[in-house]
Amino acid sequence: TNAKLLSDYRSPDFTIRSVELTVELDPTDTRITSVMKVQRLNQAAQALVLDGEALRLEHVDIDGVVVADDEYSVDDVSLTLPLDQSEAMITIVTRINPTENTSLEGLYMSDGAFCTQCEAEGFRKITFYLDRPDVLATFQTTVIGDETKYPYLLSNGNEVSRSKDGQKLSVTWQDPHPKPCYLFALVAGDFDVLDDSFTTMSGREVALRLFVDKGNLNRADYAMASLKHSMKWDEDVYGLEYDLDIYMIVAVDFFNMGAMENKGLNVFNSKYVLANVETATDHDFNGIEAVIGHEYFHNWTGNRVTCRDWFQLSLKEGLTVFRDQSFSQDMTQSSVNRIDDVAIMRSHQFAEDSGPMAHPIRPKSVVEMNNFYTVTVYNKGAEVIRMMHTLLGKEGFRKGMDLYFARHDGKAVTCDDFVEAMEDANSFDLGRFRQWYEQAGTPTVTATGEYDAANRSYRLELAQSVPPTADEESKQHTHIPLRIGLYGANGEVIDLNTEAPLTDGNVYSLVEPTAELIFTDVDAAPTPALLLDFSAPVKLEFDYSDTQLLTLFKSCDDGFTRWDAGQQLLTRYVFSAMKNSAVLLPADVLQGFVSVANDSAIDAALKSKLLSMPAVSGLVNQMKDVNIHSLLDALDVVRKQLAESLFESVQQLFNSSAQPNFELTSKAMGLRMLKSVALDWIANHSPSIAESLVTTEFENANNMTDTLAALKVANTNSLHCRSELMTSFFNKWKDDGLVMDKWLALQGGWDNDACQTNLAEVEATDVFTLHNPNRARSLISGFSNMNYRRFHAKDGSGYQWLADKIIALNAINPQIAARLVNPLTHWKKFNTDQGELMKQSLTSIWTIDALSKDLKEVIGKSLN
Ligand code: BAL
Ligand code: ZN
Repeated sequence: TNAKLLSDYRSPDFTIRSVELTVELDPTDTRITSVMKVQRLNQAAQALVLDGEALRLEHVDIDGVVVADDEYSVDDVSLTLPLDQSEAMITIVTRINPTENTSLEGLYMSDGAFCTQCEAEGFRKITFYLDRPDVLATFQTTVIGDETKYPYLLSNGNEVSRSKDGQKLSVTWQDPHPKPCYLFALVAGDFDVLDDSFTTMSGREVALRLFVDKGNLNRADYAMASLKHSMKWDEDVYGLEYDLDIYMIVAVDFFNMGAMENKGLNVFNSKYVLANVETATDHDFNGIEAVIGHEYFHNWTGNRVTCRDWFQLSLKEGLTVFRDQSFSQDMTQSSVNRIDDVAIMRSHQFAEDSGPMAHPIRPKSVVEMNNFYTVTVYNKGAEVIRMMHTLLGKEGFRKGMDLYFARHDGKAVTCDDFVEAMEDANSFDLGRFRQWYEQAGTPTVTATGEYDAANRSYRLELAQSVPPTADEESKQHTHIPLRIGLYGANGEVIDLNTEAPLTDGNVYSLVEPTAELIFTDVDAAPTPALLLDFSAPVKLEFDYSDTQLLTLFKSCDDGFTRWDAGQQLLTRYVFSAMKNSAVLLPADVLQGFVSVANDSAIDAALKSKLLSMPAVSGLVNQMKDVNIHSLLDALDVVRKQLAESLFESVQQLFNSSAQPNFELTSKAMGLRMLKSVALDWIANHSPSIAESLVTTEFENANNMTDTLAALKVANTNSLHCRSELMTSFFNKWKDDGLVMDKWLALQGGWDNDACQTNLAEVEATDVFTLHNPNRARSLISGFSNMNYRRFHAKDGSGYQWLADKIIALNAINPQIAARLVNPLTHWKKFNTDQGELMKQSLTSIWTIDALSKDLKEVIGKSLN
């Protein structure tokens, strides 16, 4: 194959010190003039090989001397120029067609506006360049366009001049910070603008400008507030200040990712900017805060210090996700953030780690870089950073960050450079810890405990192992921080007396394959918790009794551990119900859930998590040869029994969670979440009571969170009112794409015999289009990731529906196609009947003409 290998990395033969771009905008024929100051780094290099794709080359000269056709060579991916100087000014003129560009990579049109997406390798679709992150240049960009259509002409850095020639507006921007071209951005269009400012810790005033589609100013405030919170937080927590005079964010409707951290000019998927209480849910608001924070934090972790090569992507992404998670946690002060982070790991990352695309957080081999913006690189990457934070402590971690910036500001570096800064700043050995970067796979920690009453001591035996993964058979042991607690029968904390070295009071470093810990002065057999706050992204195996799990569930002082204990209890009985559908949940387990529901000391947000059923995806990850229908049936069995026991309590919770006035605080959000969870339980036990509650909720809601919660309950439980409410929602919001995404996701997720007919009807509406990634993702992923029964229909119709969408998307937007095909690629997880059908549908994609490189890599690995 044409895979690139990390081990093949070579520093570049030439670099580019500065570039002056002139972009003459035209929707179908944009002309780009690039003047680059090129400098030789390798004396032996004969030619300059520039990356370029789908470009029409109009002109090239070196130091003013035109290079004739027969002196250079161009192919599908590059331009090769003869060059023997040690320094040269090279001018290249290319033409491109942004309207034809449906891949949304490079320069393209989004609803009449020009915009760019250059990470990872999109700049080569704009002009010939050294498109690699270790080539850092200063950029000056002149944008020229028709002022009547594009009054705002934007690029990175500060505006330095503007002029007008008839209708032609010309604006020049200068970015003083050398950057790789993946951070280049250009936007041109007509927008409404929200202006604000931020005074930095050293007293500089920074202009903040948020550009949104005309008419959307009433949805911009939350994003702006989040930006200011982010700027302040990075100063407070890391001492990091913003470094330009202006920070711009543009919201666009057509965007493959969530957002992009281009220097000084972030481009955002409008989903992560536009929100008010009528159109956005609490979940949306939290997403906006997180993504605004994430992109802002990249200014230091990503932009000022960037990646040497794309294998190092987690250098900036893992670290920046960790930073945005810490930010969100600090903003909300709630333990449920951590539970949500863990749920993503267990549902999605563990699946990736045990599936065909398994890769280390620093991959070793890549065909299409866009396929590696993964939950492994991002979220497991963040867990790896978090473990260093756990091992070094808050202050130690900060010292490491300070040293990292002192050493590497303005440079393109590696993950090893980051780990080394952490080590050196703390004189802490992270040698074994580096395995986290080297190998894929979710480690398992197996633990057994034995209480010695005579000696009042408790012995813990620990063993770690990493299973083989699709990319690599043999594995090394690693360095696993276990945050340990011992609890008495009523959940009281037992002091840890042990000779074993603990840091931060209760963190044990498991650095060997096995270990033994002895705790003394323990009065009675304790309940251990070995992964408090999910201190490592591992699977923990400990043979808990129901009683022990109930102790942790009812009273552990760690929110994650409480939730985890409840999930383990339910999981246990779901698996039993798979073997015997007549299984009954024991009275003490049911009573445990009732007592949690009734416990007024538990805050609403946490309670809503504690009262949630385990996610199907997480259960699948704990199984082999999955019989999905039997699993879903078993979940229903357990859910029914729990719904019956909880019925009275959840009715009370539903009533007590109602709020007279709308507030956007985390407390109010928690209450809304609890109310919706309670409503779902009510509907499960008594659809007839739920009918009127849901309808009333829907009709009286004064915010989208409550509206959608009601609609979701109607949809999940196929209540009679469902159809009418869905229609009413459609009629109200059909012209609002972002709101319709919620409707599309529910339509995809509707578990009903009419599912396929319904999908066809939804696809035929004006709101659905495969050209808009948000629309496509909502319906397609709503179906294939949420609607287990229908996606896994026994006749294979669900699989083939997805395959047909992927085939259509392949020709439009390969990057999105390769993401959405994911559910099919896990066919080996499922039992033969279903697995073979999945494989057939996957094969139907594999055999089409002109299959993109993106899909070839993903499907190729799966069929292998
Ligand atoms: N760098 C790509 C989008 C993000 O992670 O912020
Ligand atoms: Zn990022």
